Amino acid sequence: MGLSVTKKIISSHLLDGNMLPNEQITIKVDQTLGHDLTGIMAAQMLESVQVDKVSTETSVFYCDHNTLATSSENADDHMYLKTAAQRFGVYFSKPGNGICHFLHCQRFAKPGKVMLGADSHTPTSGALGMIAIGSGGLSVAKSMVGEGFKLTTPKVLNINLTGNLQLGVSAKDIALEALRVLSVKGGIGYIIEFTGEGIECLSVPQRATLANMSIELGATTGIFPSDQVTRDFLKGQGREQDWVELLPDDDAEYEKAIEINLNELEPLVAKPHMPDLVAKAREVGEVKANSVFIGSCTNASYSDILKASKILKGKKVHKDIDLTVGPGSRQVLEQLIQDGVLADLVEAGARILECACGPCIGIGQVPCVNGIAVRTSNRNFKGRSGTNDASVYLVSPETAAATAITGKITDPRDIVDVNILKECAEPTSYKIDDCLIISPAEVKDNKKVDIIRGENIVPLPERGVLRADIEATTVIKLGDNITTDDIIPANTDILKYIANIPKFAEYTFCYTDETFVPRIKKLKNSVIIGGENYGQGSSREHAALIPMFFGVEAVVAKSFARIHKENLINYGILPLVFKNKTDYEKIDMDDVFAINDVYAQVDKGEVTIKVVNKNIAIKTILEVSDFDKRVLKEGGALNYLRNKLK
Ligand code: MIC
Ligand code: SF4
Repeated sequence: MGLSVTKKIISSHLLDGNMLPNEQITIKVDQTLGHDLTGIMAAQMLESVQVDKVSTETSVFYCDHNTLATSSENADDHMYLKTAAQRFGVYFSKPGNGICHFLHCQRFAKPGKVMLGADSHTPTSGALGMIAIGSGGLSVAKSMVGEGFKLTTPKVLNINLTGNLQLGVSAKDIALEALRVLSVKGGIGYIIEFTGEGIECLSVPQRATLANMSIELGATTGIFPSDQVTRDFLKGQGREQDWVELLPDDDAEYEKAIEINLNELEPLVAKPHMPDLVAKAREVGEVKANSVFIGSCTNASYSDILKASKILKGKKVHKDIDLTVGPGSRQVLEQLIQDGVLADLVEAGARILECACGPCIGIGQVPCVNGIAVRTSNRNFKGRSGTNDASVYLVSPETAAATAITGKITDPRDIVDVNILKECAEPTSYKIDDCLIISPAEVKDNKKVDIIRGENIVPLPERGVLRADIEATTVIKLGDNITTDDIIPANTDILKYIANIPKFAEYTFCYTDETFVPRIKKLKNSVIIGGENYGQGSSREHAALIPMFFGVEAVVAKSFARIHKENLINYGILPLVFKNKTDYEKIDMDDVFAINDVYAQVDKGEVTIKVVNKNIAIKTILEVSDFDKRVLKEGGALNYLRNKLK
């Protein structure tokens, strides 16, 4: 049987284990990325274990999330990240240069390589035929010092694209269709590999939209072959030498496959509050919006914004709509200026934002009370936009532009002749100017660099080794699909404390249960109870770090999202799964748990919890590798690495 692109790259990167179903393997990591939220954690870890220099081929820290400095904390974070990058041999991309994932595709991603990125949308670089996996900052820091990445041999889910995208229908609509068919859980345990004649009509930025949203499908990552389209893109970026051809064998084997016929696809919308609540734009009903945002790492390429501008040209933004546009990178912004696209947008009434994440994560443009926001980003979880009562609809740039004109969700085909979109291609050659990137080569003696730590950068909280016997109280009981945004939400007021855990921790579960923080503070040790897919969404490791800081010993859930489970292990918290899901019903808040002989139970991978006040026992499974068991026993990744490097 032939090999998929995924399996070809994995087999060329195997450090340990055999590429067999359910086998634990370790793969070499060539590149890493982190940013001004997650990179700080990685940098603190590098400092704490005192390494001289990273050992990856390319590691980059981007400033793209926390760019709205309304007080000094964000600037402190950026200064810390910059000096830490220079100290450890990491590229540093200054604020304004663009959104990490999009920029990484443009300037660093290479076919055939493996990247681990401290952000869930790291898969975006899969558009160029590389395996790019999102993880927490500590896992990324580990791979920056040559640890490799451990995972279970992934299964490969093939999405075969047939036909051709019709005008007015976009790569975003393919991603939403995949979500409609597979749901937010459909990709769990899989790497999604896109193939078929349909991919030939997709540019690298369009492929990036799809690879980006593979995480919304629950997948480990998404990947495209590296073909002539990839070569042309790299050539346009002045990096043709980085191209290698990488195609699946004709008889490549996939564990699961679906087909999407692009000829039949229509503009789609994901309704609040999950990306898989998908409906046709024409059938979503009358949804009057307050704001429209075109941007984010999903949909802010030159051609995305050009298409929106073509629809808006000569028209005006509806009186009730606030339209903002955030280009994905400075390279895109310059091209839009040069070609007069920006002028068309401004004339239509759009507000131009800087090249950063911005509204996608509630950093600016937080909707009004009970607001309705229509966005081209990838997540519409409750609270994600910076306020808990907003409703966010996810759409393509074309649908966003049409909506901005009419004031209500509109299929672009209903208000313009879509032939105007015919010429909206990516440029064949891009303007190359990396002046906002500081290369490690510019630093003469990295060991002499002083890391500048403003007041806002406080040392990471630490924990000791795993306890031999645990006694803990159930502090909260939650339902299914709890996101990391639910655990520790994101917006400007909150995120500025990303490097100051005691302050950041004050916002834990603030939208879900206002009493959580005062209650957990009164407890010495506690346990969190979750439903299915606990910790889905962003890689925000603070969703594990803060519980550790508050003394959470275990999270017991029906199932976990992959990155969050990794993060819990990295912070020494036991991720336990109910052996019998109905036991979930037997547990209430304030129940007192006892887990005895913890080390032996961890080794066995089965942990029995005594519910002391109810005199019952609940069986749970600890489904982790032997390596993870070791990390857990040592009290998390920081302790593990420190012990190892000693
Ligand atoms: C997100 O989209 O939620 C973020 C902000 O980019 C996160 C990173 C973080 O939470 O720090 C992600 O996707 O991993
Ligand atoms: Fe930034 Fe949003 Fe992309 Fe996360 S999903 S990296 S916040 S643009």
